[in-house]
This record gives sequence, C-alpha cells and structure tokens, in this order.
Amino acid sequence: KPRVFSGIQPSGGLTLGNYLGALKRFAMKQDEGIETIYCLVDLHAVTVWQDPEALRRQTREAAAAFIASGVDPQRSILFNQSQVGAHAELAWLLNCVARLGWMNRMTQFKDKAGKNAEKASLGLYAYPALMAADILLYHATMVPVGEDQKQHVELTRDIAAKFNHDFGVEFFPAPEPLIEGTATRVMSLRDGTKKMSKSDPSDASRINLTDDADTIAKKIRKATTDPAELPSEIDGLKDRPEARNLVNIYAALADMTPAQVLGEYGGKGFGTFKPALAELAVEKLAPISTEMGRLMADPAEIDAVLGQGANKADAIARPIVERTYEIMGMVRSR
Ligand code: AQP
Repeated sequence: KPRVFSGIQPSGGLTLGNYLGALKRFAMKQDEGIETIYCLVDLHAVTVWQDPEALRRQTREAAAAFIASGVDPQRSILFNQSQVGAHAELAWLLNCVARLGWMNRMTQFKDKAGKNAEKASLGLYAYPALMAADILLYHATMVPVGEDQKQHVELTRDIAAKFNHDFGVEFFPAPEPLIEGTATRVMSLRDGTKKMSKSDPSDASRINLTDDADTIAKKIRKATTDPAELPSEIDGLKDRPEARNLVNIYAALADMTPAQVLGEYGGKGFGTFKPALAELAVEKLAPISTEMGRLMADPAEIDAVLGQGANKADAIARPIVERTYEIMGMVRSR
C-alpha cells in the first residue's frame, strides 16, 4: 500500500525553497488520497546548535506553515519527531546496520560540517541514519523531497536492503524518492549556484514564508541577474543559473512549465519580468503568511494538533520498532 513520509527541520524560518520543494507537494500528495505522514524533525534540527526557546517557536511556526500550505491534520498525520520515541530507537538500531564507508560519502555532512569536521557533532554525522529510521519506521514507500535529499533516500534503500539481507527477512520496503516539478532545487537569490537555504547568513538570499509583500518585492527586485533579456527557448537558460532560477520559481508558483513562462516573457527584460514575479509571489504567499499568523496566535492549539498527530504516528511506529527488536534478537517481555 503506498504511504508517503517526509519531514522538514524546524531549524529556522521556512523559505520559498521549502514551500515549493516540499510543503506545496506534501499538500498535493495528501489531496491525491494517498496516506501521508509529515514530521517536523526536531531531533535532526539539534544536530547543529539550536537555542531552546527558538526551537520551540520554530517548531510551532513550521507546523503553522504546513497547515497554511494545505496539509490538513485530519487527513495527514502531522507531528514533531521527538514526541514519538520510536524514531530515536530505530535510529540506534540502524546506526548498527549502516557502514562508516556509506556515511563518509554523504555530501550534506561535508557541506554542513565545513572545513572543521572535527568540531561537528556526532549527531550531524549520523543524521542520514536517523532519516532512514524516520522513513522505515512507517514502511513508507514514497518520500517527496528536494534534490538535495536524494542521496539520503538512496542511503535509506541501502540500509533497508542490508537489514533485510543480514537477518534474512523481507521487512523493510525500499522507499522511492519523489523529486518532481520545476522547483526541486530553488537557488539563492544572491548566487544562482547555491541552494536557497534557511540557514544562509544573508536574509536577502531567500524569501521567507513570513516576509511581507514589500520585503518579497524588494528581494526579487534586488535578486542577482545578468543584464540580458529572457530567451524564448529553454536552451537559452543553460548558462544563466540566476535567470533559470527565477523562471523556475515563476513556473512553480503559477503551475506552468518553464517553456510556457518563456512563451510569455521571452524577449522581455528583467525590468518587466521581476515585477511580474514579485506580484505572483506575493499573491501566492500572502495568504499563507496571513494564515500562519492567525494559527501562531494560539500556540496551545498547535501543540494539541502535534500531540494528536504524535499519537497517530506512534500507533503505526511502535509495532514496527518492536518487530525490529524481535528480528534482531532482543528479548521483549513487557
Ligand atoms: N532550495 C530548495 N529547493 C527545493 N527544495 C528544498 N528543500 C530545502 N531547500 C530547498 C526541501 O525542503 C525539505 C526540508 O528540508 P530541511 O529543512 O529538512 O533541510 P534542508 O534540505 O537542509 O533545508 P534548508 O532550508 O537548506 O535547511 P538548513 O539551512 O537548515 O540546512 C527537503 O525535502 C528539502 O529537499
């Protein structure tokens, strides 16, 4: 039976990249009638330092962003990871299945640890094994993610296969990464070769879901671009990462293909295209930030939603982690 699992770290305010690469598609999967489980991965967030008060606020804000983007807690399971203990339990078991050689190939660790990897937390190194646990704990078959997470889903497949092979079982199904649409990798507004990221020190590099209309318009107006006009064919975007990024963002927001966008704006300059993009972005994002503001006014209600989601998640996860202990030979007697 198809089952979708995906997550987002509440490690800062969410960006347009998170919205187009993840949240918008999460709501679409739910609306296709597939069973959907969505998690605010707070255990992943603390692999780098998080101020405790900020983490609490960001977790609630991320929950509000999910709901405002169309994830309905009645139809999807929405919860924060640390409230379902089985995530950490299965992660430990999978730490003992994953191989150091596999972990050493993970590019996200290299990117996030930077030059001084000795100073990175052990948790940051083990991050992909925790992510494998998140997915396998629900026997999820589909994982909608942005392009940056593809390698981790592939590692999850390797961990599942090794577990099944080592214990001679067909227990964990191999999940498929779902990387769909024109916004699988939204780039920084300041540098078309870098991913738009909530942890980028430059606020001008990203659009936050909580930015007001003026801020959104200003950031798009100031986005780095070359001086040429937009081409009429996709091929013309090949060596123009900044132009390509803005066209892809427009396409994803408008539910068009990049070719359709160029059909409309090919031959026009950024003086025309940027204001049109800003208007479209404000039109699509303003209702989300308004709804987030409304939900954030009642944090107790958000906490209640996350608690109910955690109960539903636990009902699926607990038997699967128990079975994993049994398969591995641990005595279960209570
Ligand atoms: N720029 C992006 N374009 C498309 N998809 C993106 N995602 C993130 N950035 C982009 C997708 O959002 C989901 C949640 O990501 P995450 O918050 O768990 O971690 P991340 O990928 O590390 O995202 P950030 O924003 O870059 O966070 P920081 O700065 O904290 O590392 C994933 O599906 C991701 O692909």
